[in-house]
Amino acid sequence: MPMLLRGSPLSPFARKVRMAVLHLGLAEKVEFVRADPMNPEDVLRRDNPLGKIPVLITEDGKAIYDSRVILEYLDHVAGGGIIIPDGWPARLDTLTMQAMCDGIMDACILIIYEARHRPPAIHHQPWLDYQRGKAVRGLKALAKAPPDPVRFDVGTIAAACMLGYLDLRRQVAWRSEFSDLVPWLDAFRAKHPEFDATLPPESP
Ligand SMILES: N[C@@H](CCC(=O)N[C@@H](CS)C(=O)NCC(=O)O)C(=O)O
Repeated sequence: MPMLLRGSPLSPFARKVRMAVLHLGLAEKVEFVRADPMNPEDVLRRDNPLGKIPVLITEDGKAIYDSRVILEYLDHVAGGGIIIPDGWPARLDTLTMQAMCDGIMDACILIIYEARHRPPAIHHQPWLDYQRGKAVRGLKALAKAPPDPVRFDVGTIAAACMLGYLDLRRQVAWRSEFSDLVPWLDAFRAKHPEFDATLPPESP
């Protein structure tokens, strides 16, 4: 039985996993299944009580989440030490980079959810600014000390997915506000075809 990846083509967290699946040579072993967090009938809520994507169903039927746990598991399945370095401090730096870029995505998703789930009359600008502040500070930190774009690890995967998500939803105009990151993404993209192979359908 193949592993099942429950996700959406637009989810930046599911994209992290889809990129890793390609890189680790696991495409034949992982089947992508669309899931809708908003649909109470979707089996997603059975597999992940949080109702979030992505979720991976392993070959023995275990449901695992979130994207960080899934990436660690897939790295292990593929032999280990491939997208998460074994040695310190590289491991620590890579995992921290992933945590920061995931956090930027979390903040940017909350900005989208404010517009999607709350009527305009009760949008709360200070809270939106608070979330945007996280994204802007994170982008600043990334621009100051970007990881090597030649590397393909959970840190660079998360950074690339985060920038791709901002291109899609435009919460922060990173290409003008943090233009030093443009050549970074170009270099990552040129080196790693997994990025273009997983572009969301609505990408500019
Ligand atoms: N920490 C989680 C975040 C996953 C996440 O926020 N996914 C979004 C879609 S991109 C989601 O499922 N949102 C629905 C919800 O928050 O209920 C991960 O790394 O997988």
